[in-house]
Amino acid sequence: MTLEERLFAHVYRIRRVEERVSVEYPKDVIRSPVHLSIGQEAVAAGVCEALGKEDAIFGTYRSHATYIAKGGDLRKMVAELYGKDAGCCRGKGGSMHLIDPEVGALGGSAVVATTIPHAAGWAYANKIRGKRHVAVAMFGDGAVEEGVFYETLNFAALKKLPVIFVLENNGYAIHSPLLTRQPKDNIAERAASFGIPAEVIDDGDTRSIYEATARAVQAIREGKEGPFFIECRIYRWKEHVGIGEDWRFGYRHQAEAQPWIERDPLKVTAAPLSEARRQEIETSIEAEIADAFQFAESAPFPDVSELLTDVYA
Ligand SMILES: Cc1ncc(C[n+]2csc(CCOP(=O)(O)OP(=O)(O)O)c2C)c(N)n1
Ligand SMILES: [Mg+2]
Repeated sequence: MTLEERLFAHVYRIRRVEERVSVEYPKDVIRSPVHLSIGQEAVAAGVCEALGKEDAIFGTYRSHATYIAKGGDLRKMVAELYGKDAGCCRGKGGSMHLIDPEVGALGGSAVVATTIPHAAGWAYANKIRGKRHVAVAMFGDGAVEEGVFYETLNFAALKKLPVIFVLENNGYAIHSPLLTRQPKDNIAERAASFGIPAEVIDDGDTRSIYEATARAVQAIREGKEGPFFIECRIYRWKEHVGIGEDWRFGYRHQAEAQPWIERDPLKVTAAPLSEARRQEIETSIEAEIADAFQFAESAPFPDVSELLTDVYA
């Protein structure tokens, strides 16, 4: 596949998996809350396309997209959502704890900002071991209100860690707009104040996000060490958690979504492809998704005797 085809395939796969999640969710077969990335796919798609299998990405609770774009096993992901034994956490993690170490999808966490130090720690280990692998921390604009964000930036800059901090700035933490929580909308400037090269991609363009990440990855591979900071402005189309829309709550207005819907990452990444190639890719992804959901539906639940294994009590 060409780069254009791969970027489209990432976005299409994420969108269609989450649309299928939205169809199944009301049937109560999915055993955990779901935080969808519909409309925000460009970030995971662009970032993961620039990474190799040995590179690691740490996501949030909103990271179906990260797991999928990093090449996580789709059957294990859907089985995890269904609480099944074949799930990537044997059914005990659910939507917010997707992990596939074989492809460097090193996990999500429901606790806001925790994956920022996790990624830096992984980068520190790589540096000590002399490995030129890249660690990526994904986080939202709400996560930068946690002290650990600043502590980690400080440490990563001081130790020149091979980590890329990727901010998915969708302008909201649950129902609170950014400027009701922070005095200035200048997160990338704050990262730059630590001497970290920081750039902002403000139009949600998958290709631009890919290129910015690829430049940082190349610099790390060449031994011009990190960290790097990439802010991706993006918009969440659905409610914070769940499958519905939330315009009725009045904390944001549908008109605000319009420019983002016009530059829908699915439409933008499909544009350079021929109709025939686009259809081929779509057909093959549809088959993968149908297979994964069928696998999850028919897979067994963990045995009751396993209730307390692999969990802390
Ligand atoms: C440490 C911590 N504090 C609060 C919460 C509750 N909480 C869950 S999601 C969220 C908002 C986070 O917003 P943001 O980081 O912008 O991510 P987004 O949901 O927009 O992707 C909060 C405060 C939490 N999960 N963990
Ligand atoms: Mg946010």
